[in-house]
Amino acid sequence: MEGGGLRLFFALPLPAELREALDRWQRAQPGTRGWSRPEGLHLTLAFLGERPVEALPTLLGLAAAVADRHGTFGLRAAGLGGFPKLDPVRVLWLGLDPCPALETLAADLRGALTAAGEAFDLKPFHPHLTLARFRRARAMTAFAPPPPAAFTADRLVLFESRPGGGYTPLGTWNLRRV
Ligand code: 2AM
Repeated sequence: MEGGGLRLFFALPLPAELREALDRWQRAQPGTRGWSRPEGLHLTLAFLGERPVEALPTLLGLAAAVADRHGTFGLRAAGLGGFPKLDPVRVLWLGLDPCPALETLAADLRGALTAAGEAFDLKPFHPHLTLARFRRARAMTAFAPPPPAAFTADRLVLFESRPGGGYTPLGTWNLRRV
């Protein structure tokens, strides 16, 4: 890809206290492989995949405009879920209680990407926090209930997913204080 490609996605980052609580919970569960790095836990709004660096100015501009149209809102974690099915589970995630403000933000962002001609994964928005990606599916009974978690979504972030693992924020935009 000319100028080098970047693997990109837009997400809401999690506050440090919640990442730490989930880290403690992860460490108390059986098995050491496959768990998400606690510092990288996030809620994906739109996954763009590989994009040329030349796309960045457009993406940074549209994200600033989207963030400016939305206020902060509260989110509450619901129970554990799984992809591609619940039990045995391969991708283990924490679901979220339904939140109209979250749906509206994701729809606005995806609409802005479409309007700008920027491609993204068109799978329907299914808000979740991925806690683990296991090589071999595991029984749900292995896991204790996760900690109760409520937090405020206050920032939109464009992340680069690095080839060696880990995520780098390339842009951060505060949602309006309400
Ligand atoms: P996941 O947590 O369900 O795997 C970075 O990969 C982020 O983008 C993850 O949160 C991941 O969701 C999400 N994502 C959405 N669609 C994706 C896709 N087609 N490929 C990789 N990641 C995707």
